[in-house]
Amino acid sequence: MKIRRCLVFFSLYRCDENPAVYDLHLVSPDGMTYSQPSIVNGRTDVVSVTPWLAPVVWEGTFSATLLDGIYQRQNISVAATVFAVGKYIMFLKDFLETAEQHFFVGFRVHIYVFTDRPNEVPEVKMGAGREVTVQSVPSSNRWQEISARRMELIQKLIEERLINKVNYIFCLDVDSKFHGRWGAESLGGLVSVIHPGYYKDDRSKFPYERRPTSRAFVAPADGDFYYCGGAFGGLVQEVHLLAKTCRKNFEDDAKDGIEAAWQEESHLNRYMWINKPSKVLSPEYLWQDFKPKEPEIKIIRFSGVIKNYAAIRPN
Ligand code: UD2
Repeated sequence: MKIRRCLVFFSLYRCDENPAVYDLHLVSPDGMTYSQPSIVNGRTDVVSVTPWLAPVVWEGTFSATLLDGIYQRQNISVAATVFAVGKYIMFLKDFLETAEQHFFVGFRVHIYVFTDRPNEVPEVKMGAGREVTVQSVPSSNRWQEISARRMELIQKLIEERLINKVNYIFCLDVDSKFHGRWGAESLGGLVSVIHPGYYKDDRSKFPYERRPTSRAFVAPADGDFYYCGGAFGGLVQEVHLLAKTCRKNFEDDAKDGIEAAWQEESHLNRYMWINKPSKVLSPEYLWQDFKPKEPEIKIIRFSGVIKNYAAIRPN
């Protein structure tokens, strides 16, 4: 009895000191009812665990009620970053309005909007416990730089405002809309989303950076999945390390006169090959509107809108 009390005290103490422990200690709220889980019946059309035993989240593999109960009890806070530089500001209204309907509903959410057009940020009514902060950033005449500089700005945001204050963060593309629940099932230490464009391809076909001179290099026989640059997240400490590493590698490459094939997405893929994500989100979590729905996609939760690159990018 004595030992047990001591363990409980230890875990609570650690939770207060280090939010990273929250992810490991899942307490079910009293009186929670949900369908009995089965270990012999479930999705058979998709793989729901990686070779390093991280869950791959698909509709039908989790109980939303149970997960909401567990994480609401922890009173977690979730930050999200979204960049709307130049003409991409046009996507922000739909992004924010649909986030209100589907993104961590019932949780404390703080969305950080980075833009060079703060006066054009739309007014969107936010629910209780949810807020938006607008941060000004310089514009650029190269879209590649806007996309890649996100890692630096995410690193700084975490260092200056989030570390030890917020539990989780997700970094999302603005030219997208939420269509279905994106909630506590997506929480994890390091979280990555499988890109909808390549998930049935052989790894040798993935658009990784293939030049060995780049710090984003992945050899043709290497790589697990091709992950999206447009959505990733996890505990703020983990995302801080990811952003800091990808930023440094991107900048060191630039000093050597090399830019990875898909900018920060290439560096993210290299990072995830070495540092395995502890939770992988299926392409339900970032689909593309121009792609017909595949049979294994039971729900599209978040999807990139169709856009005319020539009309909206600065170069
Ligand atoms: C892919 C990735 C994107 C990024 C890029 C490589 C997905 C769905 N998208 O999309 O995340 O890794 O390849 O660089 O995985 N932005 C602006 N203003 C601009 C240009 C970009 O604000 O003028 C921001 C905006 O938040 C946008 C993001 O950067 O959502 C990515 O740019 P993109 O959507 O043009 O990149 P794309 O479609 O090639």
